[in-house]
Amino acid sequence: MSAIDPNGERWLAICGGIGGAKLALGLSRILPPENLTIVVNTGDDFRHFGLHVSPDVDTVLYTLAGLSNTELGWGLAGETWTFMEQVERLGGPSWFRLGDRDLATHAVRTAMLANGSSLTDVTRHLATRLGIGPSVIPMCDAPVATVVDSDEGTLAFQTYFVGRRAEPRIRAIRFDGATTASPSPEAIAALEDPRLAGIVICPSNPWLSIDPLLAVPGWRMRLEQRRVPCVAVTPLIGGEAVKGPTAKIMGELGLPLDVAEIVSHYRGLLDGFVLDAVDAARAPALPLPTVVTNTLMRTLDDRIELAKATLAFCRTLPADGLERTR
Ligand code: FO1
Repeated sequence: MSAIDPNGERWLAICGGIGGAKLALGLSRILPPENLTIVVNTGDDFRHFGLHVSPDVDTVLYTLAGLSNTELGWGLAGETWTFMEQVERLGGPSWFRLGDRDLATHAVRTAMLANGSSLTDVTRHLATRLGIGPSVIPMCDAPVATVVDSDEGTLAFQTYFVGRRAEPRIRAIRFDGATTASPSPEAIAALEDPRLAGIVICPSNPWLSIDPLLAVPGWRMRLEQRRVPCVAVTPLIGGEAVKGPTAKIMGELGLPLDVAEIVSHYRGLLDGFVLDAVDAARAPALPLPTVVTNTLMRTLDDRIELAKATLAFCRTLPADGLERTR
C-alpha cells in the first residue's frame, strides 16, 4: 500500500474487459480495499447451458484474485477442460469454452440468482469467497445485452465476439434493456459518497465495454452531473488498440483511429484524459486537460504506475466536476 491515499478518499473505476481489469488491478494495489469501487460492464453477459455467464465481471474478479489465465486473457489459470471434452463427446456446443473451475462460478451464480439474489449480491459473494478486498459491482442488476448489427445480421455479443471472432463488420451496436435498467443501489451509494474523490474510466473498448453502462439513463445522467473529476485512460496507443477489436470497430463505424475520437465519444463525461507517450503530440489538439504517461500495461508495475499517474492527475483537476474545455 503506498501513501497515495490520505483521508480515506473513495475512488470509482468503470471497466469492461481485459484492459479495464488490468488498471483495476493497479488501482487495487495502491488504494485501501474499502476506498475502491469497481463497476463492471454486464452487456457481455449471456446464458449458456442455462447458466448465467458474466465474462467481464469474472475477468475482474479473477484478475483481482490473482487467478486469471494471462495467456487466454479470460478464465482461470491452470484450468482443466474435462467438462468441455465431455460436451464435445455428447455433441453439445463447444464454441464458448467453459473450464471446469470457471464452470463452478457460473453454476454458483446461476443458483444464487435462482434463489432470488441480485447480480450485485452474487458478485459481492464471489468476491468475498475469492478474498477480493475492493467492491466489485455490476453496472446494473437488470439485464442489459449488447447486440451487434453487422454485415452478417444481428448477432448477440458472444456470438459476434467469440463465435465469429469479431470478424463481422459492425454497422451499429445496441444495448437491449438499457433504457429500463438503472444503476444498482450500491452503485448510486458509491457515486454519492461524500468521500468520493474521482471517477476513472478504464482503458476498455468504449463502444463495446463502456457504452452499455452509458446507455443506462441513470448512469449517464449521474456521470454528467458528477461533482468530482472524471478521467478516462486511453484505449488507443498510436491509433492501435492494445488488445481486442477497438481499432477495427472504429474503422467500421467510420471513425478516425485517433485519441480525439475517444475524447469526443465521452463528450460531457470527462474532465481529463490520460494519453500514452506515443500520442503526446496530440495533447494540444484535445479539448481538455491531459496527462502523458506509459499506458501500455505489460507488467504489474506498469499497472500500478498507471494507476498512480491516473489518480495523481485526477486530483489536479477542478473538484467541482464542471467540464472545462481548453
Ligand atoms: N473468449 C473467447 O475468445 N473464447 C472463449 O471460448 C471464451 C470463453 C469464456 C468463458 C468465460 C468467460 O468469462 C469469458 C470467456 N471468453 C472467451 C472471453 C469473453 O468473451 C470476453 O472476456 C468478454 O466477453 C469481452 O471482454
